[in-house]
Order: sequence, then structure tokens, then C-alpha cells
Amino acid sequence: MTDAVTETRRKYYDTLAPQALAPLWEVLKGLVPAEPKSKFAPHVWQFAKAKPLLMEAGSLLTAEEAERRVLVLENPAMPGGSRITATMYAGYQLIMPGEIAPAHRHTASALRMVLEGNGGYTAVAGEKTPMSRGDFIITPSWGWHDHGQENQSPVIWVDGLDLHMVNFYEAAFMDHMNDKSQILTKSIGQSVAEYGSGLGPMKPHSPFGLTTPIFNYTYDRSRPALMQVAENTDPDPHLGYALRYLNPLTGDWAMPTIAAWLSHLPKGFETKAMRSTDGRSIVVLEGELTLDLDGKTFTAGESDVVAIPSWVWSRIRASKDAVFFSFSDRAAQEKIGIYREERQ
Ligand code: GTQ
Repeated sequence: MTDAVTETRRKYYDTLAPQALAPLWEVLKGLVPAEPKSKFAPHVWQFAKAKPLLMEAGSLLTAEEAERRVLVLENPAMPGGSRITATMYAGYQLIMPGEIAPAHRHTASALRMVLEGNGGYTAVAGEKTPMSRGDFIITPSWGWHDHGQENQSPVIWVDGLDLHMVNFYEAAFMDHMNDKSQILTKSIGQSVAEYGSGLGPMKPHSPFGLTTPIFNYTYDRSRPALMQVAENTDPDPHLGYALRYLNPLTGDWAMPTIAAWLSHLPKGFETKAMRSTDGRSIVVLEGELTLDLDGKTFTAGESDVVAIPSWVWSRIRASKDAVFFSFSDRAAQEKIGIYREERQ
């Protein structure tokens, strides 16, 4: 392009800006890219490094002071972004003995993957549930929740929230309860009894809107289910053995925006390469994984967390018999019809 043309166009652009107008052709390629190119990096957070720092926070401030005492898993490609992937927030949360993280509710949906339960609890909408390692616990959008520990050891879990999706829509609300803990109106295990035993109420209703009425998918039920399937079937070449957490009322993912599933890879098994448009996070529960993410090698052991951003090629190998939990924004992407994957 000649300088004269460039200069003419630049002058023209200067006349647009004051009218709050802009030329599409200067930005079209970025707005409508040929394929996803994530701004986020594949990454592994090692629990062994995070835990001492989390415990240090335990002596710096109380859970009540912090409201939620969490070390945010910050994708290294966006420091200060409070994001593990493009749409998801994640963190390691700590409750010390005797503490209560006070009752509140928010538009964002939250999940917890328990690492060190030791008798801690979460209460959701009037029902308390004990927390044990591997439990997948949900707080639905706008559901009251508080967390606590009545025993003598710390409780630690991984939080995953869809808050960046909610904030993108500028649709976030939050509210505190006057009391630190909610009044309990249900018995422990009541929601699983009512909805999670292959039975349901005579008039199916959904106490949590689009979210599953079961809010603790305990590891003592999900792990044996996965292992029994693994014993008697061939693994999927791209997934190994995997079962998704379901909403029993709809058959959809347990949460409307966040997909969650549990995987098992026998020692030595390596998945074939695949990529997908969801931003995925993995929490390793048992064993050890070696991951090839866009050609770079990562290892992740027990309680480590892995970020796999959108459209990154991944292969996952179990260097030891492995069980791991995954969550991603796939459920939201499917609802708006944009989820894609590619398998080699
Ligand atoms: O437990 O409600 O990690 O509201 C961030 C925001 C946890 C929670 C987080 C929250 C919570």
C-alpha cells in the first residue's frame, strides 16, 4: 500500500472515532478467527508446592475474615486474571479446625473436588454433607452454602466456578446470610436418597433449576462404578475409561454450564491425541499422569491440577494406575451449539 493511501485511510479513521464508529476490516481476522487460538497456557499446579503456602494463609487470616480462604489458580498467561482457563475460575480452598466459611449465595455455580476431607462439611440449601477425598460437591446458582470443619484437621479442596461466564454476561449477584451457618432443614444424605438411587419424587421437580438435585457425588459411589465398568469393557482410545456426572432429572451434565467427569487410565495406557473447544481442568486423585499438551510434556501427581486450554492437542498417559476428575465449560458450549472436538 502506498503511503498516500495509508494516510488517506488513517485520516478517514480519525473521522470515525468521534462518532463511536470503527472500520471492521482492520479487526475482522481477530474477531472471526479461522480456528481457536487460546490466550491461555497449558499448565500444572503442584499441590506439594501450593499446600505449604495455603497452610501459611491458614495462620495469616481466618476463613471468616477472608470469607473464602483460597489460593487462586492463575493461568500463567494471564496474571491477575483469576482464571485457570478462558471461562473458568479455580482455586485451592482451606478450612482450619473449628472454622466456618460463612453462608452466602451467588449467581455463579460452584463445584468442589475434595482433596483432604477429614470430616469437613458443606451445607447447601438446608442440607449438610460431609466432605471426603474424591467427592464432587456442587453449589447451584443462587443456592445458599457455607463450609466448615468440626474436627481437628484442616480441610482442603479444589474450587471450580463459572464466574467468568456470569461476569461476561454482567449478570452477577451475591448475597450474605445474617447467620454464619444455615439452619438445617434436611437430614444428611437426603438428596441422594430422594434423587440419586434410581428413584425420584412422584412429581419430579427441580429444587435447583437447571442444576442436579444431588449435590454430593461421593467418591465411595463413583469410584467403584468407574472401576467396575473398566474391568469389563475396552477403554475408549481417546478417553480411556470415563463416566460423566449426570443430572438424574434431565440426563444432562450435572451442572448447566460446567461439564464434569471421572476418568481412569490403567498404568501404561496412553490416549490418542484429541483436542476440543472447551477449556478443561483436571484434578488428579490417584496415580500419576504424563501429559503431552501441544507437544510439551507435563507430569501431574496426586492433588495436582492441570489446565488444558481450548483447542490444545492432548495425549494423556498413566505412568501409574490413575483416576482423575475433569471439569470444563463444555456444558455451556453445548447449550449454545458451539462445542467441537477433533480426534486423531
Ligand atoms: O466457596 O463460595 O473459590 O464464593 C470463590 C468464590 C469459593 C465459595 C471460591 C466463592 C467460593
